[in-house]
Amino acid sequence: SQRKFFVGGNFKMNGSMKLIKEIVDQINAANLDGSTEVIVAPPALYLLQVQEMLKKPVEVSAQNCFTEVSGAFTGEISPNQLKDANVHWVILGHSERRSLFGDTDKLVADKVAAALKADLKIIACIGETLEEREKGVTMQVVERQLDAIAGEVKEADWKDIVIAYEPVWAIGTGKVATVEQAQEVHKDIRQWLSKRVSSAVAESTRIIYGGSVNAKNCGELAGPPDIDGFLVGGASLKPEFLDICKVQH
Ligand code: G2H
Repeated sequence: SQRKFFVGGNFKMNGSMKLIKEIVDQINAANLDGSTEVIVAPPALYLLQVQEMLKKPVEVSAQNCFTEVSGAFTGEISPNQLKDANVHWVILGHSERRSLFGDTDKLVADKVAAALKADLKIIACIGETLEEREKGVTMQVVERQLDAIAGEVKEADWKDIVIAYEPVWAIGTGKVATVEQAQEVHKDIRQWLSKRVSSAVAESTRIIYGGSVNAKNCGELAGPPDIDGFLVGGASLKPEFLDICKVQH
């Protein structure tokens, strides 16, 4: 496929100066060849330290940002500040942001718009809960989340978006989606992109899977045609992250 395989490491609110240095040393020692695009997203506090330590071609990503350029928004970071600090990527709409911190579809869409305006690249996360899957509304939920985002993205800007499909029931639970479950939703997302945006954008946009990806299951999950990489949480804090970065696809 024309799509470069993509692996993101989302550290979430984990790590310390010491642990994060160890992880970055391991990533550097692995001499990744760039055949897969790799980014790591440490907590904001460590972004600049990690960025300085990391060898190319691995890049850092923020885990979130706000909608405004600057102002009285205590505790927030603006997309423009990320750009100013040479942080080129941001994860937006992660299910933990949606469920714990009030990131609605509208707020996620506004963040996407602001991040694009600041010239950032975005890992845009979507996914259904267990209840929604059991009710059979997975695609409705995913399409609703995507539609909000797509309303803020011009056709030419889709090159700066990676879609992360993360079924909420598979996140941090050890319950990984089956290859068939993941491929089915990824294929539907690509078809949706084709209808809603264009067939060129559907062809070129990376759709990555997240939810309990590890060194053992990544080989199989990398197989299907519409799975273009992974967003890795727990396993990104361990040496096995490098196995995931090097997986055959
Ligand atoms: C999903 C994923 C990374 P984990 O949230 O974003 O986390 O791999 O721990 O399920």
